[in-house]
Amino acid sequence: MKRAIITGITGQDGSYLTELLLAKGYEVHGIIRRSSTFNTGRIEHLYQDPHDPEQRLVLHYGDLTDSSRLVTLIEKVRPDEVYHLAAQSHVRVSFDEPEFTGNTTGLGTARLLEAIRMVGIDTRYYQASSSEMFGATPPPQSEVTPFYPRSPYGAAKLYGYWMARNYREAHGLFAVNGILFNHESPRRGETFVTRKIARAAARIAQGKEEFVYLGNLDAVRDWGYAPEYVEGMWRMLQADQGDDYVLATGTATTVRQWVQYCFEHVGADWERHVRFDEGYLRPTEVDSLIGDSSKAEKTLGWTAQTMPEQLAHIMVDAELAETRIGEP
Ligand code: NAP
Ligand code: F7E
Repeated sequence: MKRAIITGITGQDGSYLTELLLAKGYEVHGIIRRSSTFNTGRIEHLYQDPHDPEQRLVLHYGDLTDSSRLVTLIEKVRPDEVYHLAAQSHVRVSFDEPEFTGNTTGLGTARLLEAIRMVGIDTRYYQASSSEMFGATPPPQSEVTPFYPRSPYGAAKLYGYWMARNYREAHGLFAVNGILFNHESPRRGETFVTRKIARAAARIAQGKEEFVYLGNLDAVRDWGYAPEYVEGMWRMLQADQGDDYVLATGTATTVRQWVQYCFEHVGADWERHVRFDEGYLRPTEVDSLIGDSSKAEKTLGWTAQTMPEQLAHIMVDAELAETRIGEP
């Protein structure tokens, strides 16, 4: 039975990846950070009793800022595959907390890679790299596009990207960079723009809210469906050698178009309900991200199936169902 470690198992991608690996027969070890409130909502449906002899999902406390704990966990689990997904992943927040973002998203990667090297196991490593690393470089962006990050988050991810490459070249580690463009789902954090808008459209349609406050409506993003992207992560680690791959839909959608998709789906006029709040603007914006994932298609047989408009409908429908459950 293959054993995997997932950092960031409680996040959007971590939860879908856990489902995928359990379905493939893996034993999955997830690292969660201690919190005074429950942070395991996205994986609650996957919980397995530790007393069950058949248990294949095991959770361990750990934090990216705690190197000795990472060494202990790698030594204890001795995984065949490591999926490093944990990060302070919010771009806007990274401008407020650049040092924390550097420490977790950037240095956290170095700590984990070093833990693998120190323990000396033969494992395959997935680095959650991001299209934010391209930043100001115009689209289409692929594996050979120059990087120009525009946020502390983007800069921290770029450090992680180069560290993964360096461990591949310097220490022979099977290390992969998945350069993933935005991917969304009903499990997306509520402060990312797609979920925020899908949720607002549903709540406005149900008369629970009247307005949603947004920043830049002109930004262009390449929004795909998260469950398809975690399948791509797994495929990257099954390849013959460690390499870097872009995953994207190749389509361009503005925030404004996303608003239209969501509001039209519930039959509401978005212009009556969307208001501007400059607090949601970023000191430096990434204007346009549109990915070219032809390498992943050719090498891994991976292509995105769900396009942005359909994705918006999936997310709004999930919000409508969720808010209905909450009704008296
Ligand atoms: P997410 O929902 O924000 O999840 C982040 C995960 O990291 C959570 O499990 C979080 O734990 C954990 N975490 C944060 N700080 C930690 C720390 N100090 N120690 C241990 N764990 C910590 O992110 P996601 O959307 O699933 O994305 C997964 C990864 O892919 C991230 O690295 C992200 O930067 C990257 N990425 C995402 C996208 C995208 O569009 N979604 C695109 C490209 C790259 P809590 O639950 O306790 O907060
Ligand atoms: O913003 C604009 C905002 O926060 C998208 C992360 O997963 O993907 C994500 O980063 C766009 C930006 O995602 C609001 O200015 C307008 O142009 O949903 P977002 P992001 O910054 O693209 C990349 C690939 C990652 O790696 C990251 O981890 O939407 N926008 N109004 C807004 N954004 C937010 N959050 N809230 C607004 O009110």
